[in-house]
Amino acid sequence: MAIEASSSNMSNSKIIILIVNVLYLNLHMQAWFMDETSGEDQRLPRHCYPKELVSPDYLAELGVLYWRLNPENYENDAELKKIREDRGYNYMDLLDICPEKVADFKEKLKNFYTEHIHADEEIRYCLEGSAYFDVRDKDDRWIRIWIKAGDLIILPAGIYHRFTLDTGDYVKLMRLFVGEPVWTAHNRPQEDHPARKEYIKNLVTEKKVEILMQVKFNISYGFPLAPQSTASLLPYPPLIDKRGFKASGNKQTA
Ligand code: KMT
Ligand code: NI
Repeated sequence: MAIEASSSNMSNSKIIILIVNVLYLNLHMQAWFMDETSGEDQRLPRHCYPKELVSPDYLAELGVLYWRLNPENYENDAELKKIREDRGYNYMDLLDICPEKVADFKEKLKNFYTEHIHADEEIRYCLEGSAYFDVRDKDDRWIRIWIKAGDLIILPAGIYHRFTLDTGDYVKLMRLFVGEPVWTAHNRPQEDHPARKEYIKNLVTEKKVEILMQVKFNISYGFPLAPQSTASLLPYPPLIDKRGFKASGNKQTA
C-alpha cells in the first residue's frame, strides 16, 4: 500500500515536472551550447551530450533580448507596436527564406552562416517557420538559439553571430530597424570595430559582477564607495540596465 502510494506520488511529480517543462519551453525560446566538434549538417540542432541548455538570463547578460508575441496578429499587435515605439523601430519589412524564394539561396545562406557583427542591433521577428541564430558567449562558445513563430529576438550591435535555417527549410521574418536600414555584415575578426569595442565594454563580466556586489555590500554596511580605479566598471554614469547594455540609439528617419 505504502509502496503504491509513493510510486503514484512519484509519477504525479514527474507529470508536474513535465507540465512545467512544457510550459517553460512554450514561454521561452530554447537555447543551448553547441557541440562545436560535430561536423553534422548546420541545420541540425548540434546539442552537446548531455544537453547544456542556456537560460534567458544568461542570454540577457550577453545583451540578447526576446519577446514572445502572437504572430497571427502582427498587423494589429499592441505589444509589437509598443516595442517598436519604445525602441524607435520605425523601419519594417518582411522576408521569406527558403530555397524556392531566395535568389542565390546557397550563396546567401553561406553568407548568413559566416560569423559576423553589425554596427547596429539585428532585430528579427519570426512569423512562420523556424531557424537558428548562433551567438558567441563571453568565453567565445557558440550558443544556438531556436526561433519559432512568435519569437522576436534582438541581437546587440557588435555581438558575433550567424544564422541558418533548420531542417524545416523555411522561415518568414520581420526585420525591424531604427531609421534607414544598414544590413552590412562585418566578418570576424572585428576587434577594432567601434561597435565591437562598445559591446565588449558593456559586457557584464564576472569581475564586474564581483565589484558591483562588493560596492553594494559597502553601501549597505556604511563603508566608503569604491575607489576611483573601479569607477569605470560601475553602472553610473552612464546608467546601464541589468544586462549591462545602454538603451539602443535614437536614430530616426526624417
Ligand atoms: C543578417 O545579418 O542578415 C543575419 O545575421 C541573418 C539573419 S536573418 C536573414
Ligand atoms: Ni547578422
